[in-house]
Formats: sequence, structure tokens, C-alpha cells
Amino acid sequence: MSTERTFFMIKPDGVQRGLIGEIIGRVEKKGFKIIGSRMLRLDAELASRHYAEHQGKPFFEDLVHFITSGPVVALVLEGEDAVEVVRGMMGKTDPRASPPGTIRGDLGMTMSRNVVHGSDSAISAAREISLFFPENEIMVYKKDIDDWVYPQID
Ligand code: IDP
Ligand code: MG
Repeated sequence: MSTERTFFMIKPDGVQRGLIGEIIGRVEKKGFKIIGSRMLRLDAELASRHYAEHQGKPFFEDLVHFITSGPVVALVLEGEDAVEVVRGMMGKTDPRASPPGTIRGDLGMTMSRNVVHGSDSAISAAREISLFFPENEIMVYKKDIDDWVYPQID
């Protein structure tokens, strides 16, 4: 168990469908600490950098078009094993193959409209957080409830 940060984003479809509260509610209730939060509209350059690993793939242009089509909510979440736990909460890339109970499984129907993004590794998380958040926009603070989420002995 180690405290980690991950980058999490509600994509334009999630914003347009009025799912911001639903999705943030899920990660908050799980026990993640929100330590960064921004609403922004990506331009093509930021979108291409964010999705650099997918450049050249058949869906890349549609992906950049979609992710720049409206505002997103970008978040930095902190918690134990945050990368893996958030990926688990998201489900699979394909919402129809994602189990009920997951964000994509409950809220999405297609790969190209799958509602959320979450970093896939600690290295990706560090890269993505630095793309979206200057260090001084990340809030380091204690939540008193943390003692109830993570007891001393586990
Ligand atoms: P992930 O979001 O589950 O990590 P990635 O493979 O990193 O999935 O792909 C990034 C995003 O690109 C996906 O969330 C999805 O929106 C889109 N995408 C991935 N593969 C396809 C595809 O085969 N068709 C259409 N869109 C895709
Ligand atoms: Mg990915």
C-alpha cells in the first residue's frame, strides 16, 4: 500500500450529460482526496500531448476532435494505490464490456464516449498531472476524515 496521485478527467460527454456530480461523488465517497481540480477546454496541442501514445492509431483524430469538443473537468486524486483503484472504478475502455458498478459500466455505451479518463500507471500519472496542473495548483492538505478511511492498522 502506498499513497499515490492519479490524473482523472471527466470527458466532454460526461460534462454535457450532467454527470460531473455523479462521477466526483463516486471517487469522493470511495475515499479519494481531491487535491487538484480544473474545468477547461483542451486545445488540439494539449489533446495531442495528453494522448501522445495513441498518435497514428485509426481512432486518434476522432479522439482529439471529441476531447476538444467541449469542456472537461480535470482532477488530481490522492489515495492508496490510486492509479490501480481508480482504473478499477472506471471499468474497461469499452463501456459495454465494463461490469455494472463501474463508472463506464454504469454510465457509458461506446468506446468513443466513455465518460472518463484515468492514468494507467504511476509514470503516466506524473506526466499527465504535470500537463494539466502547475505544482502550485495542487493542494496539499489533511482531511480529518482520513483517519476513518485509513485506520492505523489495516
Ligand atoms: P483508456 O481510456 O481505457 O486508458 P486507451 O486505450 O488509453 O483507453 O484509449 C484512450 C481513449 O481512446 C479511450 O478512452 C477511448 O475513448 C478511445 N479509444 C481507444 N480505443 C478506441 C477504439 O478502438 N475506438 C474508438 N475509440 C477508442
Ligand atoms: Mg489510456
